[in-house]
Amino acid sequence: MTKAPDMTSHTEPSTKRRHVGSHWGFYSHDDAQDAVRPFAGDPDPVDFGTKLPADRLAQCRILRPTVRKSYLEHGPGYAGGRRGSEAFVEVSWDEALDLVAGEIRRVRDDHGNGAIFSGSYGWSSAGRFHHAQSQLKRFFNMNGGSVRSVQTYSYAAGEVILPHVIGSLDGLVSGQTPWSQIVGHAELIVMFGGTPLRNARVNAGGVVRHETRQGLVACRDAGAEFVNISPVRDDAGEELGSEWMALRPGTDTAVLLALAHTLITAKHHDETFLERYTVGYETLRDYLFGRNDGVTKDAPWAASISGIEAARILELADRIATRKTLIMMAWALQRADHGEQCYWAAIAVASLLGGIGLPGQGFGFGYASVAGIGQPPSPVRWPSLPQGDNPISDFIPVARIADMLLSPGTDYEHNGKTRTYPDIKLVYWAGGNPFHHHQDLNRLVEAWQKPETIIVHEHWWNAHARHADIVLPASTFLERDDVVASGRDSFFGYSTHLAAAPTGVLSDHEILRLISARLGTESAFTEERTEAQWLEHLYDAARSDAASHHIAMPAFVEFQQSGLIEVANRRPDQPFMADFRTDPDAHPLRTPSGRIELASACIAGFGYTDCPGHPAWLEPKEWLGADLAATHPLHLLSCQPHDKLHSQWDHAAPSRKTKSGGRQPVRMHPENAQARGLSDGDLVRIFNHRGACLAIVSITDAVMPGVVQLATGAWYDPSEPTTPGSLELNGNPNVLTPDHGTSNLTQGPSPNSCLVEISRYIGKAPDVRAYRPPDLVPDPRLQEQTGGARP
Ligand SMILES: Nc1nc2c(c(=O)[nH]1)N[C@H]1C(S)=C(S)[C@@H](COP(=O)(O)OP(=O)(O)OC[C@H]3O[C@@H](n4cnc5c(=O)[nH]c(N)nc54)[C@H](O)[C@@H]3O)O[C@H]1N2
Ligand SMILES: Nc1nc2c(c(=O)[nH]1)N[C@H]1C(S)=C(S)[C@@H](COP(=O)(O)OP(=O)(O)OC[C@H]3O[C@@H](n4cnc5c(=O)[nH]c(N)nc54)[C@H](O)[C@@H]3O)O[C@H]1N2
Ligand SMILES: [Mo]
Repeated sequence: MTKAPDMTSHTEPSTKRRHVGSHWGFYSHDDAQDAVRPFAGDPDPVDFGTKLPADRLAQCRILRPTVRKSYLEHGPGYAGGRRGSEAFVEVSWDEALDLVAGEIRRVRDDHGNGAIFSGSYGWSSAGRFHHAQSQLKRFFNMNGGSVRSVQTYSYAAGEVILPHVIGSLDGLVSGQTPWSQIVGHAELIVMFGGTPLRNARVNAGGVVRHETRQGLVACRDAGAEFVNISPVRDDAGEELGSEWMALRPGTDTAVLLALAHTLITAKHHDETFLERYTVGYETLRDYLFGRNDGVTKDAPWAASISGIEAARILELADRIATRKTLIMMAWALQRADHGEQCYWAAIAVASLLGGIGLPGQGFGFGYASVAGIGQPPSPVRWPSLPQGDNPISDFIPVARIADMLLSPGTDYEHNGKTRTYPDIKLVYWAGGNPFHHHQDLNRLVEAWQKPETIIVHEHWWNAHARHADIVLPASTFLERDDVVASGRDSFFGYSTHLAAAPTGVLSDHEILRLISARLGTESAFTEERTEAQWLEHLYDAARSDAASHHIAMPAFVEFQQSGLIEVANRRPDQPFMADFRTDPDAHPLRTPSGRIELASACIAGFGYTDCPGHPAWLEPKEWLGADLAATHPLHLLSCQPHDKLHSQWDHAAPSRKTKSGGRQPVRMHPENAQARGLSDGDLVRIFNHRGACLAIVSITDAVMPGVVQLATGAWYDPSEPTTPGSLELNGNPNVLTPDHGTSNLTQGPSPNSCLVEISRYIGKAPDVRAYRPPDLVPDPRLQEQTGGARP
């Protein structure tokens, strides 16, 4: 096939080169030099990907199927605290797979498929075929179905409220105004939560060109000014020269409401826009002017809540009214109590300004939350493993996992419906780590004892594996071939294995195939394809989708050889909501009114006191203005880690490098450190009524007084696994964060509403043990077969 004009091949001249696609970039491997280096065409490559192969066979690698000791001895049942604190016995694959298949059959027969939970939330690895969660869901769909989860930990509150307000997830997940329509147009960019570039390093499914820095710098060079509204100064890159407005975490809604109030008072609001494109303005205005509650949401009111002086709020209101302004807001803001409100309030302010749908104006969420926001999206539907249909319709909002396990049969509210938690007997997880992602881990440990059986596929002996009954060792992305692609750029990559998986370690697909064979569903699961044939099949599906848009992609073999292809995007760039702006009758929003809903009759009709029918300031349970702040005066923000993706490869060199004395740094303001007699490098205990962890003080005035920052990602390592709430040794912030829904509407996670206190840790702290395997009882039969050697 001749190279089509709309397709570029990115082969680099070399001897023999293999490529690796990952969530944090595309890398090439030089066999001659045995080194991995970033793709040459990436303007802002992420080097932590180059350091991972060295730690592929670390001591914490899981090399054999294992079963928790008393589970092997006594069979399934309530674990009564033993999950997470027991030794494991190594067993043969046959034994492990028979056990798994038998258990799935037992639970199905005794309780039905509605007693199986396979939500299995998590990022797993980037490849489209080996995506563990997709494999698992396909497997269960072929075997009678299972209970799932909906929404994400990333933006659950946004995901549920935005369809009510603007009719879709555009502007949150994709469809944001592209950089080409911002640069040279926006005069002022107001960034709530900044645009921390560490987060724009990764993207689910992969990223080839990291362009966020370029986009921001180009705006600056074209004359845009930046305001960073955040508790953390370096949420904005120094190169942007932005003004920092430090505010108390969780108070953005108050500031936005005051901006709205000020715009209306100064008659700076765009009445024509409001009239033509929105509904509910009067309801919002009445609220802003305190017609029902007697509280005027003006600048002094917001100042007393947020800590930003009233004069600065007034001045900002004037600036946004007189300059072409784009409002950016990080995803982090809605991972907090009432996280819906700041999103709704941001849309309200953008509506009052009237620039929505025009270049360089309006609003957009998550510009630096992942890579690829603001880049032209893939013109071709990216390939994914077909999952089939789930015969079980039951689901939970993803972050309600502990509630579900602790309170089966209990009713809860979700988006206007009363739902009931199912009674789950069997939990199956592959490619996610709830002991990373969930809040209030001490509560999760308790909830995790309830199911009769927990099965996990993992690479490492992290807390997730340690809390399972049956642990099956899965190969890493460095040990498999895969097709890598994401909806946020226009590349397709062929990822080649760098090494074979250690003997005894299988791919998630292979594990599930072998279980299917035992359940009599193998050919439904595999469709009689080998893994290699699946890759070609998935690629060909994308290729024919491309063909239907008159875009030519090369044949699979050619793609495999070149390693990376780029499909040109022929769609013209346009601002978010441009069509709606041009003609709202021809392009109505998918809201009940077809317009932007500044007040929603639908939400009001649900009658939720924690989410009224218009954007509103509702006090978070924990914030610096709460009563609890008298004893726990520090607000903990648990941001994403710059040196890794979530908990992935926490044991590897890039993550180890960030730690100090093997522990996580907690950033705090000099004032707060001094008041506690703390110096840089001191070992401290961070604590509240939910738990406590250790960390190392890192003093900086980049965080405002009263705020401390501890990145997520350190593997949960309780000092006394059998004692609930014991000191966590490794600096995992989720022993401190609260586990309740953002609101009855969305039931999202709210880790960012969290108060703590910090004090010096006196004495010698126990060593971190997270990266050592648990006690493993070798199976003598296996020792004979393999000589017991680690590969
Ligand atoms: N406090 C606090 N908590 C948070 C957040 C926060 O901001 N603050 N952020 C939340 C957000 S936005 C998210 S998305 C979640 C992320 O939570 P997760 O996505 O669950 O976190 P990961 O560490 O990526 O988990 C992936 C797990 O799968 C394993 N894995 C990787 N590849 C494969 C594979 O191919 N096969 C198998 N079997 N396993 C594999 C990894 O070893 C790892 O243990 O965390 C959430 N938790
Ligand atoms: N390197 C790296 N990048 C990642 C990830 C990773 O693990 N590692 N995870 C990825 C995932 S799954 C996701 S969902 C995204 C998440 O992307 P985000 O949600 O945008 O990321 P965070 O780091 O949690 O928060 C961004 C900033 O918001 C600020 N912030 C927190 N609370 C408030 C508040 O109340 N008000 C204001 N104004 N600012 C606040 C914090 O200072 C923080 O630095 O990141 C992705 N990118
Ligand atoms: Mo996320």
